[in-house]
Amino acid sequence: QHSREGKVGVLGCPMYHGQTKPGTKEGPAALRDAGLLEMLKDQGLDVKDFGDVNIPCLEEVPLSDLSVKNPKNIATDVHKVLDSGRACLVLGGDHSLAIGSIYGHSLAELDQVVVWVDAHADINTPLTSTSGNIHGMPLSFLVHELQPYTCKLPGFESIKPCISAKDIVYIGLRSVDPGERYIIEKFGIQSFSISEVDKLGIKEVVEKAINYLDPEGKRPIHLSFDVDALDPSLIPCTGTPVLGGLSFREGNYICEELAATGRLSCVDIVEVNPTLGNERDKEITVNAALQIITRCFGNRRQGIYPKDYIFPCP
Ligand code: 4U7
Ligand code: MN
Ligand code: MN
Ligand code: MN
Repeated sequence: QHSREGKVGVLGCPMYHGQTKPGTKEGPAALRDAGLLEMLKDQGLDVKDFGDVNIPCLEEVPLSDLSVKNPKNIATDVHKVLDSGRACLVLGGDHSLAIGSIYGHSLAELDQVVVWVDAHADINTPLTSTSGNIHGMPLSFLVHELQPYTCKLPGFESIKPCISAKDIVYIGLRSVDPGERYIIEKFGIQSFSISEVDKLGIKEVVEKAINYLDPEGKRPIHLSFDVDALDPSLIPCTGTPVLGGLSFREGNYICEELAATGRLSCVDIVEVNPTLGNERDKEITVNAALQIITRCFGNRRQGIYPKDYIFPCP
């Protein structure tokens, strides 16, 4: 397995069909316009922008085709970025994109584990969902054990379940539907809800999460980071905010520690919706998301210097 350390491929994924607010498609542009690529380069990374995944517009294709193309296109592009030897940063877009990004990750690497940082569990099946929104269901299409309990959606034929219930850890949950809680308990999915963060502290939660997923420290990590995991005061521009979220410091800590494993191969940053709220809200949201992203790729709050740093002498 090649080391992806220091090399990042950025993939925009302006996905918005997983929920009802079209503004999530502006997420990738808002992050790029605020200087994302420069920030990553400034921290000494080798950065390549792979552009945006082709997400067909509702106007251009019949609805029945949309579900077919989106997860497949995303998976293909994520696979391509990973095969180029880089870690993949996927900019959302709504969280339904994780169907494609996690499946794409599985095409490039065996044995990934998934850290799902979110206020929500996103594991409704089409049968347990009360909203019908696919951004609340992505994990249900990916987890092997759930397949006998769910139905195939037309157009998802190209997506195959590729992770086990034991290979997922949640951090930050605080809005979990009854069907989702049932699934978490039935299949024994490891969950550190916001109550466990309160009880144990973020240090112990992250340590336990990493040791649980991969005690030998060998497996590639997929971080699916929904910005609504953070407190809404930090992320005003997101579609389904829930009070009482992770602090900015807790969010930074999670990402610093995952990056420090050297095995973070794919990161989704999802549910930024810059069209919600005012200009100030947008600035707050984008700045918080940008800083979280830099932590995922090795920027530590203690300070860092690039490998080729030249220490000035008189
Ligand atoms: B997100 C919800 F019912 N569970 O299924 C649902 F509360 O990607 C919310 O985490 C899903 O933002 C939120 O619609 C999806 C609801
Ligand atoms: Mn390959
Ligand atoms: Mn969420
Ligand atoms: Mn989510």
